[in-house]
Amino acid sequence: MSTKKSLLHKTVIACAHPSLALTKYWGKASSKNNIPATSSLAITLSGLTSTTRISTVKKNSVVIVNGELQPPERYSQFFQHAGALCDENLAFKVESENDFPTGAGIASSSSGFAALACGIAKLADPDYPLGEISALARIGSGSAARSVFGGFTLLRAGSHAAEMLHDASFWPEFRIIVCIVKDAKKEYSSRLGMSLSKKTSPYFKSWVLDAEKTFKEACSALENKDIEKLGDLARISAYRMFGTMISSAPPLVYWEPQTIGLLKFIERLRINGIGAWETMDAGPQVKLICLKDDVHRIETALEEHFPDIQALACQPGEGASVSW
Ligand code: 2P0
Repeated sequence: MSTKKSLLHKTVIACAHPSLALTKYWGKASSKNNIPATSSLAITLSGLTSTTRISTVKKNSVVIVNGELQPPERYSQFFQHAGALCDENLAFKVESENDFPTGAGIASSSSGFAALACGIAKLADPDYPLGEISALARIGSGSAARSVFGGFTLLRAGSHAAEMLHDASFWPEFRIIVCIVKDAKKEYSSRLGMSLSKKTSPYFKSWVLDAEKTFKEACSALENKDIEKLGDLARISAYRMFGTMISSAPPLVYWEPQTIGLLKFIERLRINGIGAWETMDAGPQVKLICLKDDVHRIETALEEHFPDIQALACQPGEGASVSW
């Protein structure tokens, strides 16, 4: 029996978790294949999951996310690479569910494409190397290259694949509290936003230069499990990324009024001696960096001051996985 025949009408279920950047990827060295212009250090978050069922079919790939048919052009380049990996002219039927808001700045494309890449690669070859799965995931979405791995990851500027620095057990007390301000889809996708920033922000070149320094310092703070230093650097990276976004034309303002309220609230927590640092992505949600021992106090304060905000405490999670 040929390999070609054996891969048709196979099904696999893949899971992955979103990758939250502590220092940010914002801008591409090459837009063609999502090669990042900045190095990012990230954590794969437990508790938030994309679950993706992939079946191989003869033709006409389709992707359905949370019951919604996705535009084929968003996936065509990815499927070209994935199809080549399967060594035959296969198409894919993909049904994916996220148990958290989609396209709203919680890195659903990172977990979605990591699950998809892992599922297809493992269908083609159960021993397919993780580094190559990461490179495939990157074709779909830059941050997805990181989500393939668990724990603490990095994706270097100019590189094709992410790496795992430490697995989830390296710092089990590390926490990210995701505060959901608004779960609607954002107006500008990260892809569009990055391209706009590169083309129009007068600060883009400085952002790229500075990001490398912040990234290196953050890696060193992580090695030392220095939460104060790492929290400060994550905060700086997010604000500098936003400087680049806001200075684009048209300006990219992903924030909502409550975003600012939360940022000020976290600043006050810190002034009051609680170890809490803010970070954000391309959306209005605020992510709070802290350690396990402070989670209860922070959640209680959040409930008191922001009763309408849903807060999800996440810890370092596992990389992408498949089941048959
Ligand atoms: C990050 N973000 O490092 C940054 C911070 C958002 C802000 O990676 O165009 O969906 O698919 O490569 O990965 C979100 O952008 O963008 C992202 P593409 P992606 O997590």
